[in-house]
Amino acid sequence: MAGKSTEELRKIFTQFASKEGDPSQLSQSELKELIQKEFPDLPKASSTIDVIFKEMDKNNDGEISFEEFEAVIRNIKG
Ligand SMILES: [Ca+2]
Ligand SMILES: [Ca+2]
Repeated sequence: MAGKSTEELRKIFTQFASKEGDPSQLSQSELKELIQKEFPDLPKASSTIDVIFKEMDKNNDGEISFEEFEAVIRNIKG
């Protein structure tokens, strides 16, 4: 994910978030697909995806907004 701008992150987010349900929110399966395709250097085990999902979902509504997504991705990137 190194070097990805906010604009690039938003493009990736929108591409995966629009696959099912709310097009402005990532479901857990959308997040999983996004990480597997765009951030393959992150751990891929589904248990880890669960942990990342819970970490991202700050308002606990069961979906990930772009703001929630970006905050964690930036954090992982360091
Ligand atoms: Ca969605
Ligand atoms: Ca949320």
